[in-house]
Amino acid sequence: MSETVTSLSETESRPRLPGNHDDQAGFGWGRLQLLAAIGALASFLVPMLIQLSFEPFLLSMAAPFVVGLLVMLRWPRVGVIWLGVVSLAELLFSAPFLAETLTHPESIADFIPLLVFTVSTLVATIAAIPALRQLRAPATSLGGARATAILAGVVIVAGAVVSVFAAARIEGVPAREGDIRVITEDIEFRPAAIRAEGTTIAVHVTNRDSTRHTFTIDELGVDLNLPPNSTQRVTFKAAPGTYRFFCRPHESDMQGDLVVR
Ligand SMILES: [Cu+2]
Repeated sequence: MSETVTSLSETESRPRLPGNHDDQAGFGWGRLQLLAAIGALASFLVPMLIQLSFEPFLLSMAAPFVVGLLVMLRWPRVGVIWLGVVSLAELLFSAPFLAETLTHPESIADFIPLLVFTVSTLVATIAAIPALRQLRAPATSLGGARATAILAGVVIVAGAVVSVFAAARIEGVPAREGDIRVITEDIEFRPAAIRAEGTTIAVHVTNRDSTRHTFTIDELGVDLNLPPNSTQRVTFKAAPGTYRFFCRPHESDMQGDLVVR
């Protein structure tokens, strides 16, 4: 009898950090959520550190994860809920952009961070409820955390391999005489105003960015994919008039006018 009492009090005196509550495999949902939150944070910070360019928008996306990890140290329950809610909110908010980027693995610098972000926020969302249950009752055996971690790791590694092969297969298209030349650099079209004569128009675009762009004209059904550091070409027919062209992933920053005479 006395042994039972001793072991119960030992259980209760354990520090209530989520990472300390393990399932039968020795790896708990709290620890998984912690790892996933660090993964989401890294998906913002690592590319910014590599390029030494700190986008205020990306920093504002990263900040809630830092807050969540700090809260976790003092109030584990609040931290778990915070990270779950923030992960779900950012995942839903980013969904249109994710769909656009995750279908283009050839753009490594976009694809790999976005894949890590998607998998991490998904896992941090899913892990929230079992992590809370394990916090409330540390002895609760909730399997699946380890399997989820392995699955997430496999998806990220497989995605990275696909991305590297897709990038190696990017082929440039040379310009021809009479093409309208456009450059995309630093998330801008240069020039942003182009003119064309005649009904059949050929545009040659040189993408000097390490990010993917598109040359898109909705009214004309033009949607040219511009993988990083590549040259591409598109031909289309247009009646005289003014058409707006833009880049789908960066529509607010990358727009221009095509005037056809
Ligand atoms: Cu773009």
